[in-house]
Amino acid sequence: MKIGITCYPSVGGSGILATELGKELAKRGHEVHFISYERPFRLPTDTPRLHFHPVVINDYDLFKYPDYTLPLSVKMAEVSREHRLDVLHVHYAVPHATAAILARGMLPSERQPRVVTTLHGTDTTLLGRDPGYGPAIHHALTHSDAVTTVSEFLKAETQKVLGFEGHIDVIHNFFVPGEPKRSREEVRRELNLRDETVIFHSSNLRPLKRIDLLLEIVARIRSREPFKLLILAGGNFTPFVGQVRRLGLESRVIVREKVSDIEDYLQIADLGLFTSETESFCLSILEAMFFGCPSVARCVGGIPEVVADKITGRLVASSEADELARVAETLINDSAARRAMGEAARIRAHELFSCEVIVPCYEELYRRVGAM
Ligand code: GMT
Repeated sequence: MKIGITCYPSVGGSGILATELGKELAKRGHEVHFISYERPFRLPTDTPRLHFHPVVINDYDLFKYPDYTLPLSVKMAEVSREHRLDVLHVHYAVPHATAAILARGMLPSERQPRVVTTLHGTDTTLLGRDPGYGPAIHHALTHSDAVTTVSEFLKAETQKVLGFEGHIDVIHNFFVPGEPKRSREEVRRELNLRDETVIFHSSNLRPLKRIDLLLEIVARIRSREPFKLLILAGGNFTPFVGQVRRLGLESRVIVREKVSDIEDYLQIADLGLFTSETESFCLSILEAMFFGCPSVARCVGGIPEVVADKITGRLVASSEADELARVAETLINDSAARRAMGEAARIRAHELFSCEVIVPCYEELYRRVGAM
């Protein structure tokens, strides 16, 4: 098939997922065309059947705010027409789904691709509640040929928040673990680690990730074993430096910003710690699972669909730092329990969230909408 994919190209779960999906589809013989304002950062340049079409945005003085939706829709229509796309698959509804619906309307009916919209999280839970966006999102979903969410939780939220009554397919996220570029020893040396257990956190550091709570928890952990917190930051860590100092965590916290070879660090992660207010899925937990790393996380959103409590990690209902610290502490002190959970996490990741399991669900969906 010929598939157009639009996503946010920068560091962020929805863009990462869309990029991996495009790569896997190309490997399976499909022709894939990415359409976005920048090349997605994990998209290779030299892969057969994988193409990138940049959207050029002119900054006109007459506009107070530059517009992206219209140039995106024009590019989507152009790529659809020239490459005879069967499907336009958009990741994150705003503004991608609206642009896809517009693009489809610009084409004669025999050239119109099917539109598949995948909701990832805040496109429903945050923007869906905003009266300035909600009706436009609802309109785009209603006019999509298929709508998917990355968890059952997000499906229920989409029905509740947007009042969307159409069919929704739940297709969970997947991850394809790459080979680390360096050995464990080299990475531990880079981080100046001796025998410390590595608590791992990776996120874009936005307020809902609750980095303040993460640091508070780490300050309260009283473990027998030495440990460090490694943060892979997809955003600027500077606003948290003051809190690190106040809590006396300067020697405890290691930060690496905008890391592309995440596998190097995932392979040394012993225990994930995730403090988000909400997550439709939490791809970072899944990435850690593939490397045998169990996680302690708040029991929110779609996280219980990813983490099996007491089997592949621990889910904590409370948002109290003391409570979360106590649970993390237990696992830092008990390396045998941690390793057993890590192994169970690795198996669960492969069984439920591998590309072999998930990518065929999208291919099946494309075939279904193609036959409509
Ligand atoms: O919705 C967002 O906040 C952005 C989005 C992203 O692009 O990072 O994150 C969402 O999509 C990820 C991939 O499906 C999920 O793993 C995240 O849980 C989800 N974020 C939230 O629900 C807050």
